[in-house]
Amino acid sequence: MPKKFYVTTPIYYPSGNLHIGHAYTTTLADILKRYKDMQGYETFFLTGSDEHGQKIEQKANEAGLSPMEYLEEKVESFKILWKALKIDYSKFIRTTDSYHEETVQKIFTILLDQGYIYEGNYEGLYCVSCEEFLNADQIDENNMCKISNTKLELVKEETYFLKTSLFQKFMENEVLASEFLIPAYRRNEMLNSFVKPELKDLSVTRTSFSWGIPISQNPKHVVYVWLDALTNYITALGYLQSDDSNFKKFWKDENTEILQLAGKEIIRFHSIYWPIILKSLNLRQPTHLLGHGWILSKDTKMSKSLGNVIDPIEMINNYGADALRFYIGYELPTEKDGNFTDELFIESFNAHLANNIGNLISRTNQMITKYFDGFVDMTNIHYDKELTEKGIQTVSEYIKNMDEYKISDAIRNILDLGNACNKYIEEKTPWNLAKEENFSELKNVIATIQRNIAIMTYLLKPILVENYQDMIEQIGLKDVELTFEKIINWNEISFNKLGDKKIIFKRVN
Ligand code: ME8
Repeated sequence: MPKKFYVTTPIYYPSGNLHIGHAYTTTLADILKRYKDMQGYETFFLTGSDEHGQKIEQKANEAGLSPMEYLEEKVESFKILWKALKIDYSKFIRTTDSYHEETVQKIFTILLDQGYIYEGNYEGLYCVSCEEFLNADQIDENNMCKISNTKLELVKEETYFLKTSLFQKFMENEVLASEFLIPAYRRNEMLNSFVKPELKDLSVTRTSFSWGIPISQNPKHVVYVWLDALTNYITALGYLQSDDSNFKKFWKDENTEILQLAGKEIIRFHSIYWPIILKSLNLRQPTHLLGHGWILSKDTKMSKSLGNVIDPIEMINNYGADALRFYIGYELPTEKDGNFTDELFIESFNAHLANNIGNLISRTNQMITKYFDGFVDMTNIHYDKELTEKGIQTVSEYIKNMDEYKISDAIRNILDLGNACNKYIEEKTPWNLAKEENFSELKNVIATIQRNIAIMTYLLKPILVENYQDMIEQIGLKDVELTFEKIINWNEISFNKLGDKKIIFKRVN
């Protein structure tokens, strides 16, 4: 039985165009999914759109369209972006899909029947942009939402509540005491800010607007957008539906590694309310929730509501999908907030993709062509011991980092190997060996580099998906099926004559 991996991104609101922040989470998920594919896992990668709620209703009204008309165009633009960024998702869920709506109604009924939901009244300050009732420390001194910086609405309405207060101990002693939420420091944040002060029951229906899933028991209520949204992670797999084979395989099976990704502003929903909903439904918890930092633009969160966004399509058109995937994977580690500006992007591209990797491949290829007519015969080679060991060690460090979802560290391992190869070339000066006609040593040097480039290329496969085939052809590995075992077992790969040479990752000025 192959090992299984289920990875999800948040489902994004189509209340505006997606920006680099959304591309960030989705690319991280895509890189991890592709890595697990390379490791022989059976994978399922879910993304989608969160289409109900007051915010969407308002946006559609402003545009003079019905919500569905408004959504069609936006959702199409999501899919266009994911295609351009080479996102290999297995399924795209829309919360307006009928199977989802029907299952959410069933989930509501189960929770009501089991006594986890009760009827009452709610009064509180609501942030439409975050689709969330706020508590005092989420509100600034001007009575605005600290996250979206928008005005709040005083809401007073009939509502159904989920008895989250029943789960205080479950949160303290199980969920937030386990390895579930990463990075670890976020567990204390959740405990201290939301769980320990008092876990208040969560309002899970709204009556003051209608764009949502009506509950069959009382149709003037629509399901609160977060209960609707969070359950997408299981409805998409067929939970409570006639074909639930994916649900059995990718959720129910305790051996499936489930990784959920979310930005830090919604960790609260994913690490508190979502585990409680799952527990109430008697379902297993995800293996991990990776809560990542924000991409900032001039020190504030890049966001649709603030309008300070960078369009990923523009970046892809200018620099290619791989350049953006690389920047996201390497320069924006998940543990902290990061910056995104054109200058930083170009600087990083030139330093790592053009100068380190691109240049290493091109100078090595030139030497292989010039000194060996495009083909280095790898019999009787004395590989450089130190660089060979570094290559093999790079693979194991990379695997360790990727297994811990530390993509940036894993890429750093590859870049370090690239730097070591470039340094080795400077030290060995193959051009002098050629001048001295020391062809056996020249062959040892070039073969050592060529093998290490093969390692680097393979490790870059989940990241540089657009250029991977070209890189493989450039280094003479066309039609060679690579695996992790093969690349560390040096004698198992044989190279062909080099393919057509073209420059990959040309410097940007
Ligand atoms: O919250 N930096 O949707 P959303 C990093 N529909 N990541 C960012 C970001 C930034 N500046 N801006 C957005 C919602 N993101 C709900 C989710 S899930 C059941 C429902 C990413 O359109 C990040 O993943 O506001 C963040 O959590 C998500 O987009 C918010 O997207």
